[in-house]
Parts: sequence; structure tokens; C-alpha cells
Amino acid sequence: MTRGARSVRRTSGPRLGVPPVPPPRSQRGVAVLTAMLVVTIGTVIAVNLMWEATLDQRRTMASLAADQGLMYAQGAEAWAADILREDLVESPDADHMGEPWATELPPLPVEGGVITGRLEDLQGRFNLNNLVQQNGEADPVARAQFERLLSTVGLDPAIAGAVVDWLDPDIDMQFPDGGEDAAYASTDPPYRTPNSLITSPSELMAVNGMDRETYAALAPYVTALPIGTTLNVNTASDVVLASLSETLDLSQATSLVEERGDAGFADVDSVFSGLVEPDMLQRIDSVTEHFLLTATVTLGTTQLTMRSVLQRDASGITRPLFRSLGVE
Ligand SMILES: [Ca+2]
Ligand SMILES: [Ca+2]
Repeated sequence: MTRGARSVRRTSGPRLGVPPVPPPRSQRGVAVLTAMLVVTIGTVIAVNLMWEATLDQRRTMASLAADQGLMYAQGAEAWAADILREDLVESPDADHMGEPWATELPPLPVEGGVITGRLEDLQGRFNLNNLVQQNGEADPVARAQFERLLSTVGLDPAIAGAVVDWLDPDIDMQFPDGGEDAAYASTDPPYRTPNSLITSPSELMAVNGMDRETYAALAPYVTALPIGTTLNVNTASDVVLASLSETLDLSQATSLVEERGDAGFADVDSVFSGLVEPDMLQRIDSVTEHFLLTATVTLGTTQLTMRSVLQRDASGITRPLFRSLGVE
């Protein structure tokens, strides 16, 4: 090794005890900015990940609560079926507002929340599907009754003809106030008449002459049940009772409801035989087989309302005909 080579090592290598030469000021500024940028990007990514994780957690919780709520609501259906079976055993000849099924239960605590439920008699309302008979022909007695109901709530009785055309299987317009396909061809968007039974009374909003506002006036008094159901006068409102006859006005019907109270009429035939036509007398009754269950389940921040149309047969077995889910 030569002296020259040793001299090169001494001048180019690190020497102990001598501090490194600091980089120029501008380079230090770039390093600080880069470090800040890295920390900022890291923080943004971390916050984003936490946000996504929280959303996922909330979505999973809401989904689980919805599933659990549906099961509780179906449990409420089973509970309603028990009450209705007991009612048939206890009082098979009458269904009225003084019976246990008609009482709304106080909120029932369940794991993680609360459930409420109430039953209503759907046969206390006018059944829109009775506007046609089993053979598809329009039913004139039911139509006249519906026209009176429309007048009582302040709507145009001509709507009845449009509803008949909506339901009946043919495409011949009920002259002069009906409405088959041609009546809906100019709407935006255009649509056709279903020419079949209604599954939900809210379908009326699509019928010629009706809209959301007019439907709201009629909704408390109508229902959509299988053809041929009778009207339970023990639970019908005064507006519905007034539709039973041309000669029965709203004030008389209100008096009848007051006289009836919650206990129902002791003898329906003797009360109504002098008030309504024989044709109509055959269409009223003191019992019912169709009920509406409204069950609301609240689990944390999740709320679910299920409406079930329940049919109770002569043996006391109850089955759902139609269900809808939403919020109360
Ligand atoms: Ca009963
Ligand atoms: Ca039709």
C-alpha cells in the first residue's frame, strides 16, 4: 500500500469525531414537506378505512335488525292467530269492538327492542272486489252502495263506474262514467286497466277520477278482500252503515253506532230488516273472517311495520292472504 493510497482513504471516508455536513436549508424544507405529506396521506387513508369499517358495521347491524324485526313481526302474526282462534271458541256468533282482539296491546318488550300490534276488522269496510260477481259481471247492488259511500265522503259517485271497469274482465266501458283502456291511454305515462281484482285498495289512486287526495278521503272505509264477503255491522263506521240504504242518512247511521256501542247489535236482523232492502240484508252480518294486523317492531334505530291481511276460517285456523312491509 502506498502513502498516496492511505492519503486518499483519510480524505474521502468518514472521520470519527467530525459531525456530518448538514444539507443546505432548501433541501431540509423539502424533507419536512415530504414528511408532512406522507403523514397527511396516511391519516386520510386511516380515517377513510375507519369510516368504511363503521359504515360496514352499521349496514350489517341494520340488516341483522331488519331480519330480526321480520321474524318478530311474523311472531306477532302467530300471536294474532292465537287470539282469533280463542275468540272463535269464546264468541262464534259475533265479532265486535268489545272483544279482546279489538284491544290494542301495550308495547311488548323483546330482546333489543319493543313490539306493538293491533287488529282491525276489514269486513267493517266496503269490499271493492264485491263490485263484480264471481262470473265477472258487475254487481248493481254493490255499485249503488259504493256510489252512496263516495257521495257521503264528498266524492263524485261516477268514480264507481270507473272502478267497475277497472275490475271487470271485459274491455267494454260502463256507459257513461266508466273507464277502460282508452281512458288511460292519454295519461303520462299511459297504462291499461288490469281487468282483475284489486289486491290493495291503494290501487284506486290509479283509477280515472281518483288521486292521492281523493283516495285519502275514501281509504278508511274501503278494503280489498275476496269476492262475496259480508259487511260486519258490529264494526262498521257510521259512514259505511249509511251506504247500506238510500233512505239511511249519516245522522241516522251515527245514532245506530252510538246505540251499538262496543258490544255490537244484539240482533242484527231485527235492527236492519226495517232499514235496508232485502238484497242488502243478505250482505250484512255480525261476524267476520278477515282482519288486518299492523305489527311494528323497533330494534335500536331500526323500525319495521308489517301489515297482514289475515283470514280466519270456520275451523279457527288463521292464514295471511297479503303482507306489506314498510314504516308506520
Ligand atoms: Ca267473536
Ligand atoms: Ca274492465
